[in-house]
Amino acid sequence: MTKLAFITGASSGIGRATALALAEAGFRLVLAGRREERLQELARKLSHVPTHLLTFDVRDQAAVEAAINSLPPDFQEVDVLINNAGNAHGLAPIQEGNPQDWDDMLDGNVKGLLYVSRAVLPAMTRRNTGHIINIGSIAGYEAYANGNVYCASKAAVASLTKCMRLDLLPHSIRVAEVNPGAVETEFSQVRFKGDTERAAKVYEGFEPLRPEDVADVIRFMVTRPPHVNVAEVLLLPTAQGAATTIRRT
Ligand code: NDP
Ligand code: 8X3
Repeated sequence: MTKLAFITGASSGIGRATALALAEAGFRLVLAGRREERLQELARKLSHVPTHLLTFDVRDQAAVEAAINSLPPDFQEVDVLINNAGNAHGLAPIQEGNPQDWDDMLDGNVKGLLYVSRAVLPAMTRRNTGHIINIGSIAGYEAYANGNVYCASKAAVASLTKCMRLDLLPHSIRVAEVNPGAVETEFSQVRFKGDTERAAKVYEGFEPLRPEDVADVIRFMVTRPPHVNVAEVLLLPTAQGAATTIRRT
């Protein structure tokens, strides 16, 4: 049977583009997100590919477990897990931060990744094979003003990636991280709570990465032979020198 990839956050942006890229590379897919309509629209586009949809919130451990336990037999043996679901919520100095935003970022970006990994991993450890790609960020490696909890959540993803790689070594499971810079997706719309004007400004005056650029790299990583683990990738738009150093025209 062809390989099976499980992608969280497949309803938008990087996750959606990765679903399309991996379908093209011959993978079967489990696609997860909260917005069922979006997933169904994507599944219609992928009608030639065996695909199973799961709708759940990664912050809800019971829902994560129930969804993953509900997978039909043909979709249980996951070969590749892309832990992509996540977002930034707000951009405010720590002394003015909104604790609900903090919860959303830590629960989604960190604990959600853990819950999904914990539920998917038995199907990998049992078979002593598998590949996990965590979507981190340049924000996990750099601090920028007002980034505080988002940066911390992605620093946690970086640390977890390294630790997971060590823990899963006895099972020959590859664990890797892709760290993008600025990618134009719904990310800034979510960060700025639907303020589309403010979101558009983030990408003004330079050419940001497209979600397809990140998907290309993921496709490369998951199609390497089993003895090769592309463990960390920092992927930037050419106009970006550091998290907040962007050359704009
Ligand atoms: P989008 O907002 O376009 O996509 C985010 C995806 O995550 C959506 O599919 C969303 O699905 C899903 N998601 C968010 N929260 C939850 C949740 N609680 N439960 C389940 N699914 C959730 O943004 P991107 O594609 O840009 O973001 C994807 C990843 O890339 C994130 O981890 C982000 O931090 C990271 N990243 C993004 C960068 C950028 O500049 N865009 C740069 C570096 C990293 P739904 O709403 O349907 O649940
Ligand atoms: C998203 C990129 O620089 O807005 O992770 O934090 S940044």
